[in-house]
Order: sequence, then structure tokens, then C-alpha cells
Amino acid sequence: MTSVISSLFRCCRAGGAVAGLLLACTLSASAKPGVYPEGSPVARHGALQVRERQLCDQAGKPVLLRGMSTHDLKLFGRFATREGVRFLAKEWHVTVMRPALYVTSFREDPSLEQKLDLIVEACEENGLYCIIDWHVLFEHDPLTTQADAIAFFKRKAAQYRDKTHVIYEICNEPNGADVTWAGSVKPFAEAVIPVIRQEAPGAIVIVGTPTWSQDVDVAAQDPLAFENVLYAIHFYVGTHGAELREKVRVASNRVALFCSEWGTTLATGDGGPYPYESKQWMDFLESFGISWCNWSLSDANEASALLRPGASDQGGWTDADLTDSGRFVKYRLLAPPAR
Ligand code: IDC
Repeated sequence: MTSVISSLFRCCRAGGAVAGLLLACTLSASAKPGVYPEGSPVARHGALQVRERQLCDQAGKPVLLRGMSTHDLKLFGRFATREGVRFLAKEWHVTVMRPALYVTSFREDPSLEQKLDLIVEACEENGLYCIIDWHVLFEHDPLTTQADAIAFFKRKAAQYRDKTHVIYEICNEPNGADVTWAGSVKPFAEAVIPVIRQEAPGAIVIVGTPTWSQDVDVAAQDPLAFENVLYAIHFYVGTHGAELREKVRVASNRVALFCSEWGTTLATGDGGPYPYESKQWMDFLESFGISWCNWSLSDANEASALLRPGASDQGGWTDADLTDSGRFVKYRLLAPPAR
């Protein structure tokens, strides 16, 4: 509350003359500072920042976020509900959500943005951090989406400029042999990040890395010049093992990483799940202080889905509603992070 009042105060003072004052206050009404429930993750940690290659809270203390990514909002948008987010926050102690806006689906159906907005709002109501994911996948090269990405992030950053809980993930998974860090992903990030920062100067940005967000070592050798940037590391424990963990080890000596997507299965999203490898990966990741989102909050007919087919979209899930993967993730969330 204090922060709401002080930012309103700052806004009104900045207005100067009466007309300016009115204008400034009207502007602040369209982009209201977030109000987060007392004791919630965002109320406790405030505006995040990257310090010493580590995601930290407003006070500079390392913070580890854990939560869920949605599936494609076009296919599984019914799980974008206030009740579901509230349940995950209250009962499973989730601290971050990641609505996945597949670029392909968004181009077909622009109204998906409203489902994304609903999750952003539900996260505010529950004091959770929320990652707006520009889910580049079938496009391979983020550069081919650049014009749309700029328009999208300009709009979102303006809309959420004063919302401490919003994090921007600018390209889910660049992929393809000719899609390199230096040739595609870095120039894309250099075009998109300033657009976000113009509206929301301190916002945290997660940048995908080549080879489906695995080449964090390559990005770490040639990092972006912006502050408050983290690089995405994605893995599917049945497919990716020691070799990828070595990349994480190497990269985290140089830059901050965020695991915005991982699965208990094969990289296809199906097969397994593999609880032993999942535990090994999670212990490793958390010991490096790397935050994570699991794939996916859906009842997709595949092993990585959290929920069994036909599960409610209103939260309240018991173990009987969960897949094997869902139970693994639930109990991982309920246990304290590995150190
Ligand atoms: C998968 C979904 C699957 C869907 C496919 C294509 O699990 O149901 O058919 O996408 O839309 C990723 C991607 C993520 C994938 C996931 C599992 O970011 O979109 O979801 N995966 O294959 N990278 C590695 C694995």
C-alpha cells in the first residue's frame, strides 16, 4: 500500500501545473501500480533484480522462484483461470506462473492475449510473479517474429509498466542449425529489450538461447549489455543429462540463468516420466539458485501434463487428478528448495 501511495504521490508531484497533474494522474489510472496481498511472494520480494549472476529480490537477497508454465493458450486456455492460479499459490506455494503465448497460435487468434492478461491479473491478485512468454517455436528464428514481437512487447510493457510482478520472456526457444546467438538471437534481443525498457525500465527480461534454449554457454560468452537479463535454460530430463548440466555450470559462472521450462519426460513432452532424473536435475538447478517453471499446466494427453485428462480447470486438484508428473512436481513445490 505504501508503495502505491508513494508512486501516486510521485506521479502527482511530477505533474506540476493542474492540467499536467490531471494528465499524470489519469495516466497512472491506466497503468496502476500492482497491489499485492500482504505476505505474498511479490509483497515480500518486491521488484526483482539481477546481481552477481543471481536473481535477487528488491533488497538484493537471492530469490528462487518455482512454478508452472501453461501449455499453448489456444489448446489449453481453459486452464487460464483465477481459481487455478489461486489454488497453485495457496496450496502448492507456487511463486511464479508462465502463460505461454505460442506465436503461431497468437497469429491465428489474437484474442489469446486476453487469456494471457487474465493470468497476469490472477498473479497480481495472489502476489505471484508472472512471465509473459513470447513462445517462439515453429518459427525457429526469433528475427522472423521481430516486428510482431516489438508491437506486442511495447503494448504489454505499457500496460504493465508499474506492475512489479511482470517478467518478460522474449523468445521461448530459438532453434535450427542456422539460428545462432550472434546472428539471430542477440540482434533480436537488442531490438526488443529497449522497447520493453522504454516503458518499464527495470523490468526483468529472460532471453531464449539457441538449440531450444540449451546453448546458455554460447550466450554466456557473448552476453547482452543490458542489466537485469537472465538467459533461458530448458531441459526435458529423459532426453537431456550431464552434458547439458555442464553447460549450465559453465554459463552460470558468467551470467544469470532462468529455467522457464522443464519437463519430467522426453523432449517430445511425452514418455516417462523419469522421477530419478527429475530429482537429479531439480537438486542441481536449485543448488545453483536457478528458478524454474514446469511444463505444463494442462490435461494434454502426454506424460508432461500436470493433470489427468478431463481434470477441472478451477484448481482444487487432489492427487487423483494429477498425472505421475503432476505428483512429482506438486511434492517438489511443497518441499523446501535444495541448497
Ligand atoms: C509441446 C507440447 C505438445 C505439443 C508441442 C507442439 O507438450 O503437446 O504438441 O509442443 O506445440 C518445448 C517447447 C514446448 C513443447 C515442449 C514439449 O517449448 O512448446 O511443448 N518442449 O515437447 N521445448 C522442448 C520441449
